Amino acid sequence: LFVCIDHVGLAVPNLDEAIKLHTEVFGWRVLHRESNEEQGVEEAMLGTGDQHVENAQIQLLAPLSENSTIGKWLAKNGGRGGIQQLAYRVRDIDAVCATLRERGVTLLYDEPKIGTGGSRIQFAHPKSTGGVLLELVEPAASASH
Ligand code: V0V
Repeated sequence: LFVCIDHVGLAVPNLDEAIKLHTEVFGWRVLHRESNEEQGVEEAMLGTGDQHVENAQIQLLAPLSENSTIGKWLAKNGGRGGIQQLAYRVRDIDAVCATLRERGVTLLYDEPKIGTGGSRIQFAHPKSTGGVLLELVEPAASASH
C-alpha cells in the first residue's frame, strides 16, 4: 500500500528559529520552502540533499494564523512544538484512499488536496489510526523521487 515514509511533520512556533536549530545544530539542509494558504502553513523540507539515498525528510510546519490547523495544535500543546504528523508516500493516492476507506479508515477530504511541491495529499484521522495523524503523499510527477 505504502512506498516508504515520505516525511515526519514537526509543528513549530517559529520557522526561522526552527530552521536554525535543525541546520546549525542538527546538520540538516533546507531542500525546499513554501507557503500553503489552504493548509495554513509556512513550511520547510529538510534532508541530506543526497539524491542517491532514499531518505525520509523532516517537514517543519509553522502556522500562518492562530486559527490554522498548526496554530490550534500548538495552542493545545502549550505553545511548544512537537511531532504533528507522519506521512507515507504512495504511488496512486486515489487507489490507496479507496482501499483505506474500504478498510474502515476515516479520511479527512472527499478528494486529495495540493501539498508540498505540487504533491497530492490526503489525511487519515488520528481516531482511526491509533492516535497518529497520518498523511498520504503522491509526489508530483516532476518530483525527483
Ligand atoms: C488532533 N488530534 C491529534 C492531532 N490533532 N492526534 C494526533 N495528531 C494530531 N496532529 C486529536 C486530539 O488530541 C483530539 O483527541 C482529536 O484529535 C480532535 O482534536 P482537535 O484539537 O479538536 O483537532 P481538530 O479536530 O480541530 O483537528 C484535527 C484534524 C486536523 C486531524 C482534523 O489536524 C486536520 O485537519 N489535519 C489535516 C491537515 C493538516 O494537518 N494540515 C497541516 C499540515 P481527543 O482529545 O478527542 O481524544 S499541511 C501539510 O502537511 C502539507 C502541506 C504537506 O505535507 O504537503
